Amino acid sequence: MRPLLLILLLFYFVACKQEEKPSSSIAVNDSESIETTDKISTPTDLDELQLHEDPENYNIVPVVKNLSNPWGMDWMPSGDLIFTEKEGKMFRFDGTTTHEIKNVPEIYVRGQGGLLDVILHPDFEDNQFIYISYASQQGEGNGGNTAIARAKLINDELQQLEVIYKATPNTKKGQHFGSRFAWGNDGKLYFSIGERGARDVNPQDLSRDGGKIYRINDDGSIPNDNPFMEREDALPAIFTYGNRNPQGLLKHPKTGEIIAHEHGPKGGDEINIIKPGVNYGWPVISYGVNYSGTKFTDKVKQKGMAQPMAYWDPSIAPSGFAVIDSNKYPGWKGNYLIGSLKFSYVEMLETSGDKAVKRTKLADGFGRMRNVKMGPDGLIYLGVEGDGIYRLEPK
Ligand SMILES: [Ca+2]
Repeated sequence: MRPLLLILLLFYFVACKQEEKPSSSIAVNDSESIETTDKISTPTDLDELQLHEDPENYNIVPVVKNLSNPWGMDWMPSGDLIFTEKEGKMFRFDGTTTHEIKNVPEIYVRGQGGLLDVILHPDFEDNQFIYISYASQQGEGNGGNTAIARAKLINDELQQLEVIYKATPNTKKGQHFGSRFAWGNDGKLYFSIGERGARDVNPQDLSRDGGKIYRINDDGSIPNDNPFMEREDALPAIFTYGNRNPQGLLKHPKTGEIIAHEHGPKGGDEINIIKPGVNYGWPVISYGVNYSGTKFTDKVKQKGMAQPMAYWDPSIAPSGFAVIDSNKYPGWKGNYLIGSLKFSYVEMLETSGDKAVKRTKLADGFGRMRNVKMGPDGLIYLGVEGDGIYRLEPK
């Protein structure tokens, strides 16, 4: 009797495991299927991994001090650092002196909105193109929404600025502008726009902006292989949807994958590997609850919605995202870095395949981490709110 029960139980578990495997195609609003290669069925609950103490095997060295909120950073081919201040200013730091960049467009500074990310064109040396994301009042209606603009950066001045994407509608809500940039190996510009505080309206509706990751050509035109190009009811720049508020976006230096992290509500911050046409589930599925503690969904999984690679519960409030791609820090190459606004540290995440295997605190207690990037010198740079830009120099 007992061996039979054991066999039955084993059979049951094997069957369940097989059921958990994601289907190879993901339904999009029930009318179309998009092939994906998403193999992640069970995300890593990061709370189950020990958070290792800060090894403090580096010095935190100031680069630019006395800043209010250094949101975006990128580097010129000369090595000069370009950075934004959320309040609406932009600078070039040449290693000694900070130069203000002129002709920054009018910025809608409200709540989480302001002048946000900045990225140079991969061929900046030849074309001088630079891209900024910011909250803008352009267009109809009160309030603002996320805008993406391209300009030429010449003599510390933005020239020939053109808005190449502007999310609608404008709203006075102050949250979830998203706004991180990454260039794909395909030469396309990826960017995020958060759901603008319209949780039940924007993220699952392909005809509306917000709660999405987008993909455009470098001139703002739409790539003709975008996943919703053929859909008349969809905004063609959309690459993925069901994203809440991604403030971390990168191209993995080794695999070339586009990877995002996003803020959850109370619990449920996520890391997602970004694949065309995929629905990441917000707010239908989530590992979080409302800030008040009440639940808005009982579901953490649903067919047709991708699971994250990993999630944080409790939330760390992630902003800024990088992969260590240098040999400057022994044993750290390939690790992810994620800024934590809430707990004032940088989380270093070691992965094995698609699994997170080790968490370590860096710069523990140093301040609200708004941005984390790798510099061209192979060093880790931090943008710290109410403070400045720092780098980690190995001891
Ligand atoms: Ca999700």
